[in-house]
Amino acid sequence: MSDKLLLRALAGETLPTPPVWMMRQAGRYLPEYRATRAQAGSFLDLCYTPELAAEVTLQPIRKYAFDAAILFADILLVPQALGADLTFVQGEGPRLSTITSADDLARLGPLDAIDEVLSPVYETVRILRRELPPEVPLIGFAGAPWTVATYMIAGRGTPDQAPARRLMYGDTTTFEALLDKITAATIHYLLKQVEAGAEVVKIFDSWAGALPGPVFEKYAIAPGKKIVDALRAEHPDLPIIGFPRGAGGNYATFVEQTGVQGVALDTSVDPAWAAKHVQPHACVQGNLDPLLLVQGGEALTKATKDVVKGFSGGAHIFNLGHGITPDASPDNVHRMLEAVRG
Ligand code: 1CP
Repeated sequence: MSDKLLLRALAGETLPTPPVWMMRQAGRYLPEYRATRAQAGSFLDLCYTPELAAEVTLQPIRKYAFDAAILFADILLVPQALGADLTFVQGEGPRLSTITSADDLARLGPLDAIDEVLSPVYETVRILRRELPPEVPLIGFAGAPWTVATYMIAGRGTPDQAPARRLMYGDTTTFEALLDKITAATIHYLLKQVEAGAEVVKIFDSWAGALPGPVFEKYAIAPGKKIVDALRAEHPDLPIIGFPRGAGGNYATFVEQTGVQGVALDTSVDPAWAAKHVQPHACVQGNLDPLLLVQGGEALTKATKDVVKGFSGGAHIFNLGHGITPDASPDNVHRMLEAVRG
């Protein structure tokens, strides 16, 4: 049996204390992250400098002894590798060249060129496998095709993903061809991460909840399943975590149809519902409100214990319902861990 608690939970085991990690655990709430980030220069320099990307991945493991590390990178590296211009504007988020027509799509580069951009990420994975404590597995990741497409189409983060939904309705052929291209690149990228040493992969569909109900299956589930099937064909035992954020009642369908071993639940999901309808089919991960790491106090302790209790009847990985925010207190993370681990 593995001594890695996260892998045991993903294999379906109900553990007395759930393994814990946090989305965005390497991030701006940590002073040591801010220091390494300043040393790197830009956010993208940090992503593409393997020694520094590995360092920020390791910082929260040293500080909190989390039960998993997540590769430091970003979901938008795949569009960049496909030829989109990408910059991160301080305080404003990402800016990319937009894709709104078949001509824009045709200007993207070929799939077999993406490793020229992404190879530093594989080097980060190799460094991490050498340097992580033996009991801490490494999670590799990528964005799901729909979520990545929302940024490639709009050229930036949007509150409602309207530009992507408009292309979906207005030029379905180009929209679907873009999803196919991202899907193929993502399969290649994740296989390379696994070959370099990632032991689990997570697929972030952060904007799944913006997909209209009638096309959820087509644009969230089908591409997700395609990725899962391709990874499984090469690595039958690889645990995969899906995160169709905002999927609501579709969480259960997502798990059944994609066949993921783990599913990350967002903050809106009621543990009582998920324990009944999702947890019997997959290990659930989540879902503390990240705002509690800003608020702290008794509310944090109580909510943390409620999440642990709510999922104590099956396989569970404790996590947040979304990423920890820059204004969270590092001490509150200790308080949360105490409430989980006792
Ligand atoms: O200045 C900084 O330091 C930038 C902040 C930051 C960080 C720490 C960004 C910009 N990305 C990251 C790292 C990151 N992104 C990780 C690393 C591992 C970890 O979790 O610690 C991961 C897994 C991601 C994934 C990611 N990037 C997602 C999916 C998860 C989610 O949060 O929903 C998304 C949507 C992105 C895009 C992105 N990257 C960064 C920003 C500010 C955004 C959001 C843009 C927007 O929609 O406005």
